[in-house]
Amino acid sequence: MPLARSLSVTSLSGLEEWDEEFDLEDAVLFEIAWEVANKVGGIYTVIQTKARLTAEEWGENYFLVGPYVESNVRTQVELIEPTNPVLKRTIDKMNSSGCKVYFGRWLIEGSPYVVLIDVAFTAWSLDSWKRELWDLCDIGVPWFDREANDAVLFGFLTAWLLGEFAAQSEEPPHIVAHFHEWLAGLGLVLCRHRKLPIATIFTTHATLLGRYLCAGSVDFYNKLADFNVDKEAGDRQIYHRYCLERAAAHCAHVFTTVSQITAIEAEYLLKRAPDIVTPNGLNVKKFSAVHEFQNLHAQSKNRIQEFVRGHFYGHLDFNLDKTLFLFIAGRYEFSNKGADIFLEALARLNYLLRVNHSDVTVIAFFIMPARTNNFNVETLKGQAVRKQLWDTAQTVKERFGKKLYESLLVGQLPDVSKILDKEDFTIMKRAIFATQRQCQPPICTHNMLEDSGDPILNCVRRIGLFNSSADRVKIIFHPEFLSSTSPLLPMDYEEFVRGCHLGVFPSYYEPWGYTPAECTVMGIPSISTNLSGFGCFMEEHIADPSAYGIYILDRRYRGVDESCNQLTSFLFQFCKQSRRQRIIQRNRTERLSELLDWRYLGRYYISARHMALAKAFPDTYMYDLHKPTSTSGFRYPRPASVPPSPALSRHSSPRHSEAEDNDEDERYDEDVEAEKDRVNIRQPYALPFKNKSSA
Ligand code: G6P
Ligand code: 1S3
Repeated sequence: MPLARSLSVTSLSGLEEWDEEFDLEDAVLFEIAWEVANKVGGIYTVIQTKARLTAEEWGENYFLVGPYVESNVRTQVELIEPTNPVLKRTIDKMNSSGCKVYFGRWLIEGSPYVVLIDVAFTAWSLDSWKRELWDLCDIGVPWFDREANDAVLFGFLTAWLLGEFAAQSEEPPHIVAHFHEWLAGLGLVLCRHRKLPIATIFTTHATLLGRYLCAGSVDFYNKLADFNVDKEAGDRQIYHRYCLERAAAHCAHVFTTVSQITAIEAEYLLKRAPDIVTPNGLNVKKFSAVHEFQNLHAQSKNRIQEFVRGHFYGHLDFNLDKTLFLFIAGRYEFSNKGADIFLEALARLNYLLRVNHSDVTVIAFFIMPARTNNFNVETLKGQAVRKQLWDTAQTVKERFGKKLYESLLVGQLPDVSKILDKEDFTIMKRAIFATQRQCQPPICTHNMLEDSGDPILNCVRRIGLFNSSADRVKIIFHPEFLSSTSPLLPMDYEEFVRGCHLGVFPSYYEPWGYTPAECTVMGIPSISTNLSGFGCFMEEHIADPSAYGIYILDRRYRGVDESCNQLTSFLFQFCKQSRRQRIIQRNRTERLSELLDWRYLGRYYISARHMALAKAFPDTYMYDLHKPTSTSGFRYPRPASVPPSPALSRHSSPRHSEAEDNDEDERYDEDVEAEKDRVNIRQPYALPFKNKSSA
């Protein structure tokens, strides 16, 4: 068995070094999730971004296990022969017993090994495995629940794989198996029931019941302690799924969730408090030039402005240079994701900007996929008209340039009054005529299949924000994820985020929330809430979050109307910032990215694995359970420099005058002050783990 390498998490600027050498000789890590090489939602991002760090740590002894989906494998995986002889024997044995198990390298950073199981190929076992499940723990899975059927097949197959792997080894290694989410949880339950020599971890990224309850009209967080969980799950016809999830949480040696808020939820709904919180990280890209991300913002913003020129053709009566781009993006869960209060706050912001005679215009993008039958004609026409105007300008420019050139050739300055002739004017008038428009610029870019029942459109109808000239707040609903090949807005999500000014994610139910985290690492300020894992994490670790462009909305202790007023105030204050203040704020936001880097946050996963090893193999491993294991322990100080955001930053006020607000391209270099900001950051904690043999 090759040796796993030990990990040394090197210093991140500002955050102290965490250099825990430990010995993972003879240990193997399997990480099991339905979203391995299979994008469904946020768990894919967790696994995919974390892979590089985990592969660095475990080397040849790290295997991700997921479902075989042919279309994904074709584009994301290179199938190869298993490199590990024990795993090769395991896979061969399973394949000769009627399974289809593949091995390969996932073509992402870190190129981790993947074991992909074709669950459909063993569908013939479904009934007998369901019966076994019933005999074992009285969980009956109904035939019509396809996802749960897949969970049963995947669970039995992963338990088979792990059991076979342990059996095939002459001297079984210390195996850690980390299962993510209920869809993979049954494998864990079976491993424990079969008493396999495996240290198990279960991570829940959201509880099933929590998601269902929040989507209804329930005062979820105030009633957490009162729910009759069995009844609630039964009423929603998810009792079998709920049982699978709860069983996995209880059987695991170590149970983890992605945030403190979900930890509380799990304690009440799954009846087990997590042993450790494992927050989600990202792979942070650092540019060699410090201000590169600011340049990228300017480039991407230009591209969004081009789209806006087309979308609002005939109604471009606002100054694009004073237009701010806000956006919300994610799964289309209208109230869970806070699209409801965002729209309401936009209506209030519109009123405030109008009565204050503000020259700022706000365009709010809603990027949430819904059922459509393609782009609508009016939206496509807008881009066509824009393109035509551009072509006209180029034609006239060429004709003009030719006349100018000819005049210069004969040594004369051109007669400016004659340089545009009749034909030029005709071409231009024709083009301007095409920009006449009888209707308002559309709210929605696509033809919606359920237009009359759509919650965003209905809310827009109610609040009356129809992109009229008088409105300072305009709305664009793009009910499809972004793509660089779109004929309308040809940008991928990352480019789009970089070009916006503020991400708005006022979620009610959000165990973690990658969207604001992605904004942060790109240096784009965001609004999240104290009901989202990300918001709570930032609140806990930053002394003055809003000074860093991290606005955290209180949705926990305030009523909806009050939260909406707070959101309006955040938005209004943001609109009052000068360009220079926005640039300073982006610099600060970007500085926080190291906090969200897996190089830093990966330590909690490491800690969970140590804990599990020590619980499963107490003769070999030790873990001091009295050491703190939550994400508490350090706090990012408030910036020593001036906060850009006057009213929201809790401690100080700006020192820039209004005159400076007009500075065009000024980049306020905070590097010296940034150094001051990096002091006084305490080390979170040193992991108390030791391998007994090396202790
Ligand atoms: C970046 C660019 C500047 C540009 C600014 C616009 O900082 O480097 O050249 O002026 O963005 O900022 P704004 O917030 O107005 O989009
Ligand atoms: C879940 O995905 P979601 O968007 O359904 O898991 C994500 C990864 O842990 C998390 O960021 C998100 O909040 C959860 O809701």
